[in-house]
Amino acid sequence: MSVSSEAIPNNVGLAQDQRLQRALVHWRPRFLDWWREMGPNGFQDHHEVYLRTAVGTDSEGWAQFGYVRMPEYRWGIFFADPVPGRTVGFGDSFGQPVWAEVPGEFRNLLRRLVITQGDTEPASVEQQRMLGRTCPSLYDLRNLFQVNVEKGRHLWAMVHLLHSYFGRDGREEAEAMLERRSGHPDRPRILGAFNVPVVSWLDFFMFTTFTDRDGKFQLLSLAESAFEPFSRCTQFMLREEAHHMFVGESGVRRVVERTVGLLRETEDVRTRGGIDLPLVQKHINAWYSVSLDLFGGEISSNAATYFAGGLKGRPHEERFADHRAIEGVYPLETLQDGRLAREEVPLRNAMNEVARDAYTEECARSVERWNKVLEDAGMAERLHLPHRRFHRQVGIHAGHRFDPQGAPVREEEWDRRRDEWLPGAADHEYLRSIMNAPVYAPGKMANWIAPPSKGIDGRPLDYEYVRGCE
Ligand code: BYC
Ligand code: FE
Ligand code: FE
Repeated sequence: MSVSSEAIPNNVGLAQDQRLQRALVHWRPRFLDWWREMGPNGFQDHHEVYLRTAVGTDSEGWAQFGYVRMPEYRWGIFFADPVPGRTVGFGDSFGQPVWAEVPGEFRNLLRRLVITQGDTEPASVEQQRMLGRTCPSLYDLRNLFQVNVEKGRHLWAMVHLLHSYFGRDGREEAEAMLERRSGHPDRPRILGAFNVPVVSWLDFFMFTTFTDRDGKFQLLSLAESAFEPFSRCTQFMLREEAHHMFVGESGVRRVVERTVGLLRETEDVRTRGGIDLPLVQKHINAWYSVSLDLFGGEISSNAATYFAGGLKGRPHEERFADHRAIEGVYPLETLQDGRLAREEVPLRNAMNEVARDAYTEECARSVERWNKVLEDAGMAERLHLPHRRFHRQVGIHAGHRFDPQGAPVREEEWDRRRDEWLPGAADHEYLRSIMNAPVYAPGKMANWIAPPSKGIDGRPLDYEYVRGCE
């Protein structure tokens, strides 16, 4: 048995690589079993989805559109083009040649980074697997599936690294990627946000806005890696991320647009089956905070080790002046004896926080664009990012209670006001009640969301983006 380059589009020389072929002959059927079991529920064999597939890395090859049954999707393996003469961009080996193979001393650390990155991809597919059953339109259904198949491809990308550069334990880790399960009590996914249930489409749009954006910033950091295959692989993955965040940001914007429309008719949009702004705000609070946790602790010796070793840099490392970062400090606001105080952290230990800063800035721009809808409608209400300290489970603020403005609050106030700040059982119940059936008629939208401004790949809005729904 063999695996063909026709079935697996690639630019990594798969046809000539016997070792990789042998590994994939074994892994691919297991991946497909996982996809059938844990991928989009109810949308496996009977539906044809208008999807983009990457079959090459040039402008023509990386986005080919056509109808596909998802289990027949051609998950490919791609490296971005090499940068000739590229040298290590940061850390102790700054300026030295990059590595084509894994250096022995960094093997465990690099494997861990690849595994952690890889694990998030199938996790998100698992989290989103029931959403097709309540889609607000065929357009949204197709976008959900586009995101899902690309997460599948991102898993392939990390598995390719494990198979090609990490020997037998790499192969074992590639199997383990298909065995952990999002939210499972005994074998959960590795990082917090990837075990949080994605219950509604509002969760999905927040997830793709905030959690996929963590993906973008982590991939930017990994694309700086001195381990050249990791760098080129993550660089190509970054191309796909823009669409995921588009799905999220435009999804929330359309929700806000619809809500603004309903607010012209009634003060209480829930009486008309709409999503009120406080409910949107609570979802921002929940998904932004859990996504902030994905950057790790504010003070992290792991981050310092990754940076020193040249394994993981800062997003857009080239924008910084000092690439060794031995001397600098990062001024951090910490809680000491119940009071906020300033602490100077050696810069290398604060790299997670540096990345979180860049992330926060970009998130704020998404919220500004949502607020533009409110402003244009002449409304006074605004949406906000909660304070970075709010609702954190990782790092120095974990275990302390803060309100969305970042002020410390007592446990009893937290308990009393929690449902004002975060979605609660009643909110989920309400969302379930308005998202109780799929909308399959081409061009039609669920009542709680406005139509998008245009279709996909130049197609009209009422195009049948998913065939076979009834
Ligand atoms: N949940 O030194 P610390 C994406 C652990 S998303 C649970 O503070 P470090 C995508 C940590 O492992 C991008 N555990 O943090 C998006 C460590 O454990 P040990 C995914 C956590 O290591 C949407 C301990 O706490 N890619 O692609 O500097 C859909 C202390 O850690 C968490 C990556 O994450 C957490 N949130 O940074 C699909 C890139 N945070 O050592 C896909 C690779 C920390 O005590 N990963 N811990 O056992 C990394 O670079 C780092 O592992 C992290 C953590 C940035 C995640
Ligand atoms: Fe991804
Ligand atoms: Fe993504």
